[in-house]
Amino acid sequence: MPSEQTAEAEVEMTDGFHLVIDALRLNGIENIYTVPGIPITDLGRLAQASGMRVISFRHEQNAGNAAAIAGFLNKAPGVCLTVSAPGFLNGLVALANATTNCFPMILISGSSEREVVDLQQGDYEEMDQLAVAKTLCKASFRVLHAADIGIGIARAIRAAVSGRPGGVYLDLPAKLLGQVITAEAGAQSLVKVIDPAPAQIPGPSAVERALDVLRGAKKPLIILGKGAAYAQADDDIRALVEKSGIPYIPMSMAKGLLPDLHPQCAAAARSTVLLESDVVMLIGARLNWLLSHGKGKQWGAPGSKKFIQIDIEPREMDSNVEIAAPLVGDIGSCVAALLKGMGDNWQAPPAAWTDSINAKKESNIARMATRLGKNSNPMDYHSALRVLRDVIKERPEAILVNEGANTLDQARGVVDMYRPRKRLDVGTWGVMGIGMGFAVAATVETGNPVLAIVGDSAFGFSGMEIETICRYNLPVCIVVFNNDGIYRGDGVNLSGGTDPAITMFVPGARYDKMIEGFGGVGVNATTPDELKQAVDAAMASGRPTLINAVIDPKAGTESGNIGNLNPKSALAAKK
Ligand code: OXT
Ligand code: ADP
Ligand code: MG
Repeated sequence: MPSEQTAEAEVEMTDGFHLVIDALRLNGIENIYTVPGIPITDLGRLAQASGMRVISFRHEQNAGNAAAIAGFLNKAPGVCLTVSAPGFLNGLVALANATTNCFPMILISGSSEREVVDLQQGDYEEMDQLAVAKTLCKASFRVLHAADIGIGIARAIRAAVSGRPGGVYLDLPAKLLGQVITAEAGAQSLVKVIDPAPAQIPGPSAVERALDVLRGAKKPLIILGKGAAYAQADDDIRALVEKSGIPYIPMSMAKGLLPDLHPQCAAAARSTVLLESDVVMLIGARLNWLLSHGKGKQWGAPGSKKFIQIDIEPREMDSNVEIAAPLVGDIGSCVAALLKGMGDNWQAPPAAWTDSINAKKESNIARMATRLGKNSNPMDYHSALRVLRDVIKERPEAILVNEGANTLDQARGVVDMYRPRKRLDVGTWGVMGIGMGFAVAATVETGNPVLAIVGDSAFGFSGMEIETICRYNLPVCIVVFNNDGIYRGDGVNLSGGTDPAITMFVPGARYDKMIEGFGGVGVNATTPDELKQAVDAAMASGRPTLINAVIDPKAGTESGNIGNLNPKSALAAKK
């Protein structure tokens, strides 16, 4: 008979580290974006040892942004893993941004022990992280017992992806990770989340109401938002647009859901369709600042429009204006129900409406063609973007990451997208710093090459991650639109002193030199031809590349297309 000691030794044990990994993998999560350190270094190591892909960043904000965009691309939570207090706080901007943008993401942070934190006894990196996270994300949980790790991760996953997706915080105190339980109890404690984002079927009367409003329209318009891109109901959305014959505009990250050159795309007549439409159907787009809240001079006289809104979040309805036909449900189910209800004899909108849109489109496209045709020296935004537009046309599978002010607004208009979820940008908050985190995750999650078009200021927020891109040898080509500053490179110090203006950077800086220090390819491009050659070579080789595209410092405008949002100083004007 074996001694008691031998019998105990033979019982297989597991611990908190392994249970976290097992719980994630059981639920199909195979990638972690992290910055290692106390107390989660071994968690990252063991995750890598288990076969997970663990991408180690230089700053948690970028790891967090990577996790967030992984969530958008996969319709499943992306995971960011950080150390306690400062690492956690660094990741929090990305978590809040994910929540604002409705991207499913889980921020897992190691933390100090409850006993010490709650008595504020000054532990290493002490902070009540759960309390801090609570107001900035959709849900937050803490696990104290190893046997609860399975449940904790299941709750985090379900909270992130069900209903309106968003960010979830999961707090794992250091002691938890080292807790040991039997492997059998551990295995039994794991939870596979069944149907994490259940279909939400719209009510039949709501579908009929929406169709009635649509049938009554003389000048209908569809607005596709990033919720529609997220929903992965691409075929049905295209079928709905085409069967209805209704012109549509894509919000920025919905570009490519249908190809931008689709004949019904009215992006080049944006102001006209917003102003003149009589019925607007929003599909996964909120009437927030990006759509002037659905009212004001951009939208015409009050009461001149009826809105139909498809959204999974009931409280989104009437958030800014009355919604005549709220259609609450998941976009896939709502669009399928509309398609069914439309029958076979749907009347296309009156030709007078579509003809007037086409006329406006043609004149705007002709105006843009003139600007694109110029070979300005130094390059302006359009001459550089013409080249990048062609790069994406030739490689529609490439993912475009875009941030900046002018660099963002001009690229959005010039670079046509051809496939869904290929354009990733600053989103609802217009936040700088998403660039390199998004670029890393975009290629890690899809295997596709990335073209990142970033302003020189925007790049600075996450630029150190070019080391990460080189270390993992990722097929990312970064084009820094270098106009020597924020918005423009000719700012003036109003004091007349010698300090540079607050919007200025070192003139003639060479961002391309930075990547060379990490073994990547750096190119300085001063003409469209040089730019095209460098991007083509980068896309063909897949080698990490940074191109410093020299842009005329005088080419941009303050805040790009949203200069109207800057408050003006009445006193400054008087001086
Ligand atoms: O219909 P009309 O006639 O009106 O014409 C429209 C379209 O029909 C037409 N169009 C086309 N014509 C022809 N062909 C085609 N294909 C076509 N497509 C469209 O063009 C016009 C315009 O169309 P558009 O663009 O669709 O319409 P519009 O009116 O612009 O749309 C309105 C919006 C609001 C939907 C749109 O503008 C939008 O999506 N905007 C997003 C803006 C945004 O988010 N900006 C980023 C924030 S700016 C600022 O905050 C910055 N900061 C501060 C900061 C931030 N953000 N974050 C953090 C963490 N810290 C600080 C900073 C620091 S930007 C910034 C850095 C900037 O410097 P950089 O060096 O990085 O960049 P540069 O500016 O390049 O120097
Ligand atoms: P955009 O910035 O492109 O206009 P928003 O982020 O404002 O888009 O809006 C996205 C909307 O999509 C959110 O209100 C969100 O609740 C909704 N949404 C996200 N996923 C789904 C889904 N699967 N089904 C229905 N609505 C969704
Ligand atoms: Mg700039």
